Amino acid sequence: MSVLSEAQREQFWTEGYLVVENAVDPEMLKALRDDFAGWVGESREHSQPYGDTLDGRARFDLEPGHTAQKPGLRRVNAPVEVSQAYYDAMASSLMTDCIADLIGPNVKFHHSKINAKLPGGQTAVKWHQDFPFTPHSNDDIVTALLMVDEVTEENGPLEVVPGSHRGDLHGLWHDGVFTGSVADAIAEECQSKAVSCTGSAGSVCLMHTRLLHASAPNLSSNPRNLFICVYSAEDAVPYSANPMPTKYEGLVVRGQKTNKVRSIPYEIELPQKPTTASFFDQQAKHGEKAHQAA
Ligand SMILES: O=C(O)CCC(=O)C(=O)O
Repeated sequence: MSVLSEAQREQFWTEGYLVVENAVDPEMLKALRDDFAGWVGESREHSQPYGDTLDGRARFDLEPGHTAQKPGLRRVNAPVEVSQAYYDAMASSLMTDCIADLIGPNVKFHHSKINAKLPGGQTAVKWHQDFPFTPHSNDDIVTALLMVDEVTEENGPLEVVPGSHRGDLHGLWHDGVFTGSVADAIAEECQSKAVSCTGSAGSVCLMHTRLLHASAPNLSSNPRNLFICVYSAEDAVPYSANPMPTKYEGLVVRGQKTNKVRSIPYEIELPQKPTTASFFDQQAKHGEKAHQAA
């Protein structure tokens, strides 16, 4: 049964994104918020990224300048492994149904993370497409960004370039360095066409894997916490290591396993897997390069 209207599906395929309200019910939303508040509390006892994930990298990433008084928890990797609420939101919510409507009937999970921007933090995301981070045999891949807090113009919303998923793939390597961000000239052009994805807590932004996107720092006194899940069609086979390995990679969340592979032609340089807790450190290299060049 479809949960999205024809008009919503058309918006997704034409513009490359779609915001849907009430993608999780109020009880689930509360559980997501409570678990996150608990993690922020724990982060006050740490001064370095901490916790273990499948490949030994930290689960909880802290922004430079993090203190007990002013916590800067900016990333929780694979939260679905340590929280029933996050697992349920990923595997069995309206958000999951929406994904099946777009790239189903057979859908599998790839990875998840929380990108948090606490008030006063500096965290920003540079322009990029997700597909060059997670190339697969086909591009029926959706990044679902669930708004655990209300997202406004002021607290660092996701910004997208509508329709850009139908354009070129943009390389994330520059002068032999994987910076996880597009070249400066492309970023400038993106910024001039950017549209913000705002919404009430519990809304989800469904984004095509090839859509150009970024986000600015949180300039408000309210947090901006996004629970991000990447899903693919079951017949899309990854060409590179998962940037955030998880024991749930490949879990079929809707439909069934077919053991088929479907391929489309394209060319892109393979990504570099992050060696630290998150891609923020990879993107920081882009700034360093620009700084060195200046
Ligand atoms: O947290 C954000 O604002 C954007 C997230 C993002 O770009 C990503 O995870 O690929």
